[in-house]
Amino acid sequence: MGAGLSPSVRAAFAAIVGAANVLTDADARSGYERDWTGRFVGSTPAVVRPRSVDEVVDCVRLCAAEGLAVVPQGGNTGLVGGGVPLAGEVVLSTRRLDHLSAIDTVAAQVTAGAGVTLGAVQDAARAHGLRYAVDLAARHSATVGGTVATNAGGLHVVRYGATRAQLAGIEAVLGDGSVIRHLGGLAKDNTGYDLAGLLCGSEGTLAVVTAARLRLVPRPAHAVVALVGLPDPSTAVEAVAAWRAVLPDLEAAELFLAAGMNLVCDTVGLRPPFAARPPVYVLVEVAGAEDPTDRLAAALEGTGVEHDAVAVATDERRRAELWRYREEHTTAINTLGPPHKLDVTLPLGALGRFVDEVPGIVAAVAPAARTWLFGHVGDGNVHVNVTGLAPDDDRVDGAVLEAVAGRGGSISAEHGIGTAKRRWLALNRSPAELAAFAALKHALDPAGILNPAVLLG
Ligand code: 2HG
Ligand code: ZN
Repeated sequence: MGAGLSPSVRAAFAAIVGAANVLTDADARSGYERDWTGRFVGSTPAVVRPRSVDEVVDCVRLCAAEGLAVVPQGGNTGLVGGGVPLAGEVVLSTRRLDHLSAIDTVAAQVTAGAGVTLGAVQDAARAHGLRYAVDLAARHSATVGGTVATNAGGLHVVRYGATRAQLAGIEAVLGDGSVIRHLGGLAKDNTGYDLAGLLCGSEGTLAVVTAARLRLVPRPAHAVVALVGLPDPSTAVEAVAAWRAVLPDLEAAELFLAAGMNLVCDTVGLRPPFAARPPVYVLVEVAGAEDPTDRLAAALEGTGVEHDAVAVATDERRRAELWRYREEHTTAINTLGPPHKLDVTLPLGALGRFVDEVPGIVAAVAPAARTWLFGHVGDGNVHVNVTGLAPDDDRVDGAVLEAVAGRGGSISAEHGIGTAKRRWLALNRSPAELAAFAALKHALDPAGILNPAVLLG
């Protein structure tokens, strides 16, 4: 219990955050020590739970003085082993930094503490006819801090971009305990380095994000979702490109395959949407101030979609039902044991072929493993999930990531590098880029205490 933390350090943490917020009992720590897939399990001497930026500063300074490594953790919904203490780090939980400002309806912005969930931001924005453009299945657990630290993508990148595009300012504590606070939210602010943009996606290696100024977008009055069956992945990529060209308000374009549909239906107890069982499904959402249903129907017609393989939903309940076929993939796959999750982007022109080829790439290394493919087809982003592998057997990971890089893709589209993909970072980043990364790390975290096992390792 609390191994590695001396009584005096424990007392010093307690003096900062209160004894009740220094968790050292095994039961209290366990939820912070494993990721939710169960693939990444570590241990920590203590979880500390600061309530204010000043408390974060004092915790970081104490860790720097004591030479203690720190893993910042938000909602612990990450998928690359970047937010759990795999090397015995102290866990700094940001969940109690949960202050949400009043919505600034003139600027369409809000300032959110790192521990505010995406769902809470949405609820607050909804009351003012606004919406936060980053949305994802883990919305009620994932936090602003974690999603900023990882530059999370989610379901609407095709229209609004990822988290970095929503950031109008940031507050963060650097590795030496100094505070960067730039939360004014000016639409134009061209005064040098974009620190918010830099810290967004830095995965807790440069700073602990404590708050963010977020842009909000108008909540559309109308939305329509269509689930479409298609014959193969390349047809799906081409169809989405055609729809995008005529539907500037395309909000989401998601792809999954028959095997995933069947697994979701069996696991969650849903009825398949069509009598026919098409090999590929694409879910599209279009939303705007005017009802887009007719425009979406015309776009589908224009690409020759079969009428018996399309389901359209305009009311909220039915839209949510169609989304469940896609959003339940992660939960359904998790019932098969800890998956390996390879979140990759391909150039759109190479995506269809990659989806066809990747099961063979996996089978060549691990014939008994199963490959599950789904993702954000509008972004070229496919989530390659592989089940039936030991958690630490990363031969398949290597084979798939090398294939991705060889086709001009990225080994991380939206989940980050974490610890899981660290050894393959050089597939995407040149020696000069990695040297710049190391220089930034040294400058902002001179003692090297912030998430030292992540990204650069
Ligand atoms: C999603 O798109 C998430 O649902 C999770 O990014 C992906 O479970 C995954 O691999
Ligand atoms: Zn995703």
